[in-house]
Amino acid sequence: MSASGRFGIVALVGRPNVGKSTLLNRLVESKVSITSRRPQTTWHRVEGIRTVGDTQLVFLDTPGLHDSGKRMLNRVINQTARGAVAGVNIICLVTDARGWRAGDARVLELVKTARTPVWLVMNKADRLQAVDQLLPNIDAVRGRHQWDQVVPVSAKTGYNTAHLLGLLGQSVPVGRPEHAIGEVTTLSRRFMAAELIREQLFRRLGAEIPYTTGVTVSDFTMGTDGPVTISAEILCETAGQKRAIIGEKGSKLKIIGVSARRELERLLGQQVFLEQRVKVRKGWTDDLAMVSRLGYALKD
Ligand SMILES: Nc1nc2c(ncn2[C@@H]2O[C@H](COP(=O)(O)OP(=O)(O)OP(=O)(O)O)[C@@H](O)[C@H]2O)c(=O)[nH]1
Ligand SMILES: [Mg+2]
Repeated sequence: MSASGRFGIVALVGRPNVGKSTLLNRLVESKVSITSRRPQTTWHRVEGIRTVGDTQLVFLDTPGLHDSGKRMLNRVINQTARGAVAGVNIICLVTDARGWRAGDARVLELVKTARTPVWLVMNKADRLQAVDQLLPNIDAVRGRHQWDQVVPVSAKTGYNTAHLLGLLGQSVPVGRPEHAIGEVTTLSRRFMAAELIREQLFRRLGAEIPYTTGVTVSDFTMGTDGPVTISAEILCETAGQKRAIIGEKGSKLKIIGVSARRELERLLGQQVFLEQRVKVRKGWTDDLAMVSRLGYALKD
């Protein structure tokens, strides 16, 4: 990275499931954003920070932009993604290296009007059947926009991500770091706790349930000697969903809790006591007050 000291904000945008959150975690070398095989895992604007030498980059992970804006929750999530590109130095449009899709074009339409350089980051390069597929695929997307850069990467294997980081570092304005060296996110630990539980809901529940399930942390107490105590409420829409989340004799909720607790202990470097309660709040995803209470802001 540059020797003169640089600072910049980089937004990662794209359609759902292209690997934006996995890429953010790779670029900041920490698990800051939750990921899953399912589309629309990210609901918030998630901030990750990486400092190399005297260059500091702030990455904004955004929810995958999608068309289904029926529920209040979905509308708010989409707005979060669109709002995130305001005031950034570089927009990285993340796509799947295997090919350009209509969903990518829709995201490009939304971001290209901003007077901000747009880079094309072709992720999942490891999924290409052969390396020599990469060049024709890059050629095929060059004409879609006057990209400032086209960079193929694999967030999963780390292929070319150091190169991307270096290019970004050279391209952001000269400036001083705004965050402490070593800080990887501005998100609160309470928020991270709720997110890590939501990640397990996405990873372990089938069908539509994760899309109408929210998590709030009602208590987060750092113990002086003992473990950190965290109480979380899992909100769902119906009694049937509640039964599915709890599982037979509580087996599902137990797996969710054990996995989330392990991740939390890794994050906090401390033992965690996690208490989870599942509540039915019919219509919460359409209730703006409730959606806001879970931390989703209509305006960013
Ligand atoms: N093979 C491969 N898989 C990847 C790569 N990057 C991400 N994935 C996988 O793709 C899936 C989606 O990753 P996410 O990082 O959650 O995708 P996202 O773009 O943040 O998705 P939303 O938050 O839903 O918009 C996960 O199963 C990841 O493990 C990659 O470079 N290679
Ligand atoms: Mg994501």
